[in-house]
Amino acid sequence: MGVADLTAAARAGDRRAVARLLTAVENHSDEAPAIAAALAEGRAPASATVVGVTGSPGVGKSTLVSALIGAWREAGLRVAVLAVDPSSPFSGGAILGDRVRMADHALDDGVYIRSVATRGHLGGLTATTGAAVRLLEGLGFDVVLVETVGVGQAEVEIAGLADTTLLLLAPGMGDGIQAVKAGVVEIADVYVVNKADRPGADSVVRDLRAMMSLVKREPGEWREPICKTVAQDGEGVDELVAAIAKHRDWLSGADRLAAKRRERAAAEIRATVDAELRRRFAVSEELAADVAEGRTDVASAARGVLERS
Ligand SMILES: Nc1nc2c(ncn2[C@@H]2O[C@H](COP(=O)(O)OP(=O)(O)OP(=O)(O)O)[C@@H](O)[C@H]2O)c(=O)[nH]1
Ligand SMILES: [Mg+2]
Repeated sequence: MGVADLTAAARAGDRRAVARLLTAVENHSDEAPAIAAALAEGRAPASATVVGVTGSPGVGKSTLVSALIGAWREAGLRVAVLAVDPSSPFSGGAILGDRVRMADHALDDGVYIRSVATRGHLGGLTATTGAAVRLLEGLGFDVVLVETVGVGQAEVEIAGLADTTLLLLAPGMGDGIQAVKAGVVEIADVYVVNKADRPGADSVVRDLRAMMSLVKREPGEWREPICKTVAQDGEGVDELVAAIAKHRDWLSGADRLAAKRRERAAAEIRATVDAELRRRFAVSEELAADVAEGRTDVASAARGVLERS
């Protein structure tokens, strides 16, 4: 199947076609430019809502993602999920182990779920996932969810890829304080206190409020709402969907969304350029030894690398 046929099939809901296109894009295959050109036809840019879902292991990200899928499917939207370096294995859109709830959607044409390994890809997480998000958007998915686990650099990078980032916390995990320490709170557009059925949820909400009250804001700036959810039984999910829509509306004003998308594209290009440069201008072990052992200085060594290539 050629690129045009593949994109047509993928837009019509053929998940194998979606998978083939994603693989081509992730691997920066020779077909990637033709795919981008095919996608550019027939769909407005930034037509999907890209939602990042992040938080510590076990806070309920996958369970919540599944509940969100359900809500958006009810509204007739097509939803794609990218699970970045998932801690539990996903395969072929069917989820193993305890991810039974996401498997509820495994037979639904309007849902596409895929795990993404970012290691070993040219340009790493930013370039690979960014390209995948744009592809899914171009294929007509109305919502693209990106789930990432852990607290740290990966999360910050993912927030750069999403229009709206949800930071999940749960009672009993010391999460609020940890999040503040790690600086992760800066990436959140919407806070979600999940497992609200457990004791301590209100105190997590209070901690967040107290923390937010310390942040100075300009008029018109976004104020992150705090949503309480019980992901397992869908409690609070409608309110969360509304909060995401509200953030999307806010972004759509004053060129914010377009600016965000441009920043994202620039970051992807930079990541890819970096990777390519590292590949082309490799540093030999000999040269490293020369610097380490004082036979030459770093600036001369660097100049040598650039000139030799
Ligand atoms: N009590 C309660 N348990 C929940 C809730 N949401 C999720 N869980 C449970 O928490 C556990 C972890 O949920 P997951 O959705 O796998 O969490 P996750 O954040 O995706 O985990 P990783 O992908 O491994 O980081 C599961 O046993 C869920 O059933 C909730 O709202 N209340
Ligand atoms: Mg998960």
